[in-house]
Amino acid sequence: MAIERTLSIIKPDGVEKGVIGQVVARFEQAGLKPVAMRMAHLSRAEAEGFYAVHKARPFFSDLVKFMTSGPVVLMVLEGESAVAKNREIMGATDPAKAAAGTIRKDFASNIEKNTVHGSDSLENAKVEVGYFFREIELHPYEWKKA
Ligand code: IDP
Ligand code: MG
Repeated sequence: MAIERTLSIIKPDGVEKGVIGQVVARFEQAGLKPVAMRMAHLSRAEAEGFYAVHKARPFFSDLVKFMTSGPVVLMVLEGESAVAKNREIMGATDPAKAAAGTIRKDFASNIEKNTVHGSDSLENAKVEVGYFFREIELHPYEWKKA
């Protein structure tokens, strides 16, 4: 086990449903510490670049349209096994298949509008964090939780 960093995005549907706070609370409660956070309204080029690995998939243009439809929250989460832990808290891509108590089960509308993004490997996490954040925009700190 090791301390890792992973990229999390609260997608436009999550922002519009008013669950930013609830999503962040779940991460904090699970030991995933936000060390960078900002809102953005992605341009088409930014969304296409971020999802470049999915360029050949049939849902790519709809995905880009959705991800640029409204503001998102970009976050870097830090913690023990952060990449896998975040994926566990998020739940399966399709909310209908997501486990009880996961973010996608509780908040997502469908397989596209599924509330959150999370890096799927440590290697991709490094690329995705670097896509949106510079090193000086990451702010590590110690928790002194009550
Ligand atoms: P993930 O977000 O769980 O890692 P990926 O397969 O990487 O899932 O897909 C990226 C995003 O593309 C999904 O989160 C979802 O928004 C969208 N997506 C994935 N599969 C489909 C699909 O079959 N139809 C429509 N959108 C999809
Ligand atoms: Mg993915």
